[in-house]
Amino acid sequence: MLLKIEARRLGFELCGVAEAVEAPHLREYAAWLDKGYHGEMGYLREHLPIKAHPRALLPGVRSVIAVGLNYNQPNPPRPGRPRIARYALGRDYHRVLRGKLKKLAAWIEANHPGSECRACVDSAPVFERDYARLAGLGWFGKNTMLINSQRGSWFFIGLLLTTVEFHPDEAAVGACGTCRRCIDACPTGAIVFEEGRWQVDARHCISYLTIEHPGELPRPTGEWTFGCDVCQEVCPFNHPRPRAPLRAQVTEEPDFLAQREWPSLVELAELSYERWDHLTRGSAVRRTGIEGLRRNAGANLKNSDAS
Ligand code: B12
Repeated sequence: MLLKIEARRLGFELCGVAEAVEAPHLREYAAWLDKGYHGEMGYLREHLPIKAHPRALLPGVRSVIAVGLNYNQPNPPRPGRPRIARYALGRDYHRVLRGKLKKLAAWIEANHPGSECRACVDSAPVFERDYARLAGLGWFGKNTMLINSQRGSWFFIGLLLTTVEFHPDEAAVGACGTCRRCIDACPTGAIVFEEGRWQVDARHCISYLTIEHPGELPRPTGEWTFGCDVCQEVCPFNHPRPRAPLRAQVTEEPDFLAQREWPSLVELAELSYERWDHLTRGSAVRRTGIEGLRRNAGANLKNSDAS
């Protein structure tokens, strides 16, 4: 399909199409919110009604194109330095994905005059993983990550809603089997089995605590300064096998490889506004704000003293 060739040309390793159907797991999402698992991410509740159908974002939408972009790269811990999750090491992924999705949208609109598209990356009120699953990109692992059997889970998801009707792909099928490495490795026990499915209680997830949680940290966050990768690092689907050599491949996206040199934890814990502003410009790390970054670095220092 020409669409997939164009997506690949733009750098997306994965591309599939889902029909623009009702959100398949709205009820499960509402149940997760009702338990308060979203913590202080109040916007997730506000998004609930809009998430019911992608037509709330694009009237007349007929297809949802899902793309995946690999962000994996080695990320060994360095003593005294901040530990930043792989997804935030390079240039802010929102910008990178949105830029590419806009090019894909321009290609579609040129080939289908009068059509409309809307790009969604992370912050739009749409279930990215659910539509990506329907489009064949991957299936839900116990850590709730979307896992692609050939490539693992180190990929971002982007959606392009479009009024053009493209031929849909088959939904992805797969399962973790009896493996429970992510559950056992999660430092805070954030992955829980309730109502017959695995869920992340964000209030315990180090990723949530270091990125989204305002104010004091209610529990230790270990060595993690921004985000957390433990449940993906231990996942067997993220380790190459002879029959699955694409797993854990390093990203080909130069913007993700362009890492910045972060100051020591001691310096980060007392960062000035000017330095923070310069350091985090164009980086996803900016999301936690200067207070959050100082707080997280201070907590890392305390945690390393304690160990
Ligand atoms: C809120 C959010 C978070 C929260 C909550 C995480 C969570 N697990 O829900 C926090 C801050 C903790 C977080 C952390 C991370 N996030 Co985040 N996050 C999101 C966001 C904005 C919404 C996700 C959401 O709605 N969660 C609510 C819960 C209820 O959803 P869920 O667990 O996915 O549950 C669904 C399934 O269980 C399914 N379901 C229910 N029942 C059933 C039954 C069957 C049979 C099936 C098949 C499915 C199914 O329906 C539910 C609702 O969609 C999305 C972007 C987006 N707009 O979708 C990114 C997103 C999920 N995050 C992403 C990433 C990369 C991360 C981190 C790896 C970052 C990091 N290194 O720190 C971690 C991973 C932690 C983890 N194990 O989830 C990527 C995931 C890519 C992928 N391959 O899966 C996304 C898609 C962003 C993107 N554009 O790429 N995230």
